Amino acid sequence: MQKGKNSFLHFANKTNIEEESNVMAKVAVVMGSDSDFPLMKKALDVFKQFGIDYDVRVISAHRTPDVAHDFAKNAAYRGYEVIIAAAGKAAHLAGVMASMTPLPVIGVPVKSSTLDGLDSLLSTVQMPQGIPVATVAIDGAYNAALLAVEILGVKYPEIMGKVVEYKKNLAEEVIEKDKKLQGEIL
Ligand code: RP5
Repeated sequence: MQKGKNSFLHFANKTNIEEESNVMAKVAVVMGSDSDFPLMKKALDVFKQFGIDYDVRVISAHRTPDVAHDFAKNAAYRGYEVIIAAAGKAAHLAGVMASMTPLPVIGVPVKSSTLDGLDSLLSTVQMPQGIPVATVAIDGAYNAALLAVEILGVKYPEIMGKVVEYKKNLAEEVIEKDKKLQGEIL
């Protein structure tokens, strides 16, 4: 066991930790259904762009509650540093994850229902005091990943450097678009 990890011992299930002790990924991306995967690919593309290892799992707070509990309890021991949880409809996955881990949890409300994702948004964002979920926009998989990258950047200077570069490029793109527009309206 690594020094400094004792403080969240009470979250852990020892058997599962030993089975999965080789995991190196910094980020876990969990989603309630494989039907969420086409959306969540956008998050994986961001991690690829920034060179960050990730694991991806389909875990349902409602259909596989035991798996969800085990995963959340052991996530910190497995070496994850941030969790992204995406779910639609009565979307409890991010909240369940957040209730059982000391790690930051980013919630992605998926637009998968007849209510245009408003149900997912409210289920994800309206957490009670003490159990925060950093909730992005409906279908905001891209921003969820970017936020995860920024969180990792606090610890890893090379990642923060990439975020700074990313934002610089973003600003340059907007300045270019403005220049182009000015040329078109003359
Ligand atoms: C949620 O229900 C999932 O996250 C998904 O967004 C939604 C629909 O799931 P499926 O019926 O497509 O498996 O739990």
